[in-house]
Amino acid sequence: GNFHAGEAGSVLKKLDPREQLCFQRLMADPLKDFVPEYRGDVEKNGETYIQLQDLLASFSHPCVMDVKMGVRTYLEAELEKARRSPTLRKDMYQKMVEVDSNAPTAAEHEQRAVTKPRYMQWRDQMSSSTELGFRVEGIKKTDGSSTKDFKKTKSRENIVDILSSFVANNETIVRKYIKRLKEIMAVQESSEFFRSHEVIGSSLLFVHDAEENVGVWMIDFGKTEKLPSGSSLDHRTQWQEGNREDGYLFGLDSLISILEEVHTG
Ligand code: 4IP
Ligand code: ADP
Ligand code: MN
Repeated sequence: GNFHAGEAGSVLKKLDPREQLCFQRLMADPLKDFVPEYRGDVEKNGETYIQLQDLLASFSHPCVMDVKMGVRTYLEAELEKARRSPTLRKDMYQKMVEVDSNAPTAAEHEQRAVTKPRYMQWRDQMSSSTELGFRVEGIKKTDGSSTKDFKKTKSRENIVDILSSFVANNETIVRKYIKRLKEIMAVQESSEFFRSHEVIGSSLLFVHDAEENVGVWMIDFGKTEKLPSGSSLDHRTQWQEGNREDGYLFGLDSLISILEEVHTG
């Protein structure tokens, strides 16, 4: 994969220039406290990696959840590219058929391939991304077992159940998560970085342990793009092609409100 063990307390992620640029900018932004610390680059076996703070380092046997934020998980640039010169993706057709053999159109079955935005749109609609502005991508429990079986998790009720199970109905942990998410949102709303970037495919990483240590961080800026200077996003306005809105804060609003149901339910 993209990750390697780094020095103690760090992880190495394969360098992507766009993500590297984001981490450089983030280190000078109020969001610094809500992303892993960027500790420069490292060469290893002819590959370059960025060195990031290991967010799990201060936990013992942590439970971890990756929640992908936003109403869409592909860039507008990918949509334009697919229109201009479509690349047919057999691997994505395959992944589609494995979940729902009726999902591809007759033409797509014929060519046994789909374009990337077509696959991504289907994934967003099949899951809670389009309607709720986020989706659960994966959960790792304290015993080390993990699940990524959330491709068809879409309804609010379903997500309440998943989140309840993730926090093992621990009220203290839920309350700490809600508090942390509200802090993140407040800082996002005042961040120059956040205002000036289309944040696509980025996740919130939830981490807690049996001692009720709790943290949430923003990760994965591989598809986070700076807008032309002078443009900005509010991350809540409905997306229409061309406005580049990503629905990140729309999703965070709904995630907090769903966690509040877990808390009282
Ligand atoms: C994956 O689909 C994820 O959306 C990846 O994003 C994405 O990589 C892959 O695109 C796509 O195939 P599934 O999760 O349904 O398997 P992430 O790794 O952030 O979860 P990008 O590069 O778009 O982030 P390809 O083109 O890399 O296959
Ligand atoms: P990719 O771009 O390959 O999707 P991500 O940045 O989304 O990679 O990270 C994938 C997974 O790796 C996350 O879900 C998380 O579990 C783990 N991870 C990422 N960054 C860190 C970090 N700084 N510390 C600890 N774990 C991390
Ligand atoms: Mn990614």
